[in-house]
Amino acid sequence: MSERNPTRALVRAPGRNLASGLRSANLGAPHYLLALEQHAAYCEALERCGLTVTHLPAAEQYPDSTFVEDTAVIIRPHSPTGRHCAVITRPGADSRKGETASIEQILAQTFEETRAILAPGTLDGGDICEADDHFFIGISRRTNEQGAAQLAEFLISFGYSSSFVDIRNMERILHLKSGMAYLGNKRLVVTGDFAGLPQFADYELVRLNPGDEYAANCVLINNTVLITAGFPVFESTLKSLGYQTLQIDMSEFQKLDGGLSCLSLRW
Ligand code: CIR
Repeated sequence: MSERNPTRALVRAPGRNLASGLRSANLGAPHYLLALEQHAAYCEALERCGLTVTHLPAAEQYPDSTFVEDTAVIIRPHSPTGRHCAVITRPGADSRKGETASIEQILAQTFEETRAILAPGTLDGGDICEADDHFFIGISRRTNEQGAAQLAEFLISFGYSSSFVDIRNMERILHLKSGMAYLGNKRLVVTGDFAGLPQFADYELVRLNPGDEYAANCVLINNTVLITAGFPVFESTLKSLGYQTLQIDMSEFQKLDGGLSCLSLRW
């Protein structure tokens, strides 16, 4: 069984050109200074959950680079004697492909092993949902079948299983984790798009109400769930299930289709 409680996180501050990031949401342009404040509150929440946070400076040439989760997938040791591995991704959006170079440098110094997704494969970390010994891999408009297959091979070699979830015709969802999250103990949070999928048949599903879909992207850290502010029904559901919650205002990142998980790599 892998160690599930993370101790560290890597984040990258938003850049001044954040408003030039990719966006399909019809919510207007993000406000840089407010995004900075929200990012700082997010980092503080990670620290309150017990994580040591490494801060990278903004990468001004890459407006989406604050969504650092998309640039790597961390494979945690499967056994006490196992080793961490960082898989450097190959993001599906051309404007984001260059984001990985600096991440690769940092992670190569941090992890015992690294791997990389190679062309013609593409893969965004937001499409990868770790659920204990199993990983769900979304095949999306960003992650293609070759990228998914490459990651599945790496996972097998580290002792993990995986299954693919095709979200290409779910128009409201950018990444797999835009619509689901793992809460431990074989429990998933899902939007209606995912309820009924055979891949999730062995899991307890916490379903979000229509209109609350954005809240699906939440992050469990050491029994606290980081959730987006503004979803009281979901928050009380989580509390009734025994979790502590921490709310973060995500308005400026939501304008760029980003959620809570995308703002950090955690291990
Ligand atoms: C993009 O479209 O790539 C960014 N604007 C948002 C990425 C969000 N990342 C994520 O959900 N993992």
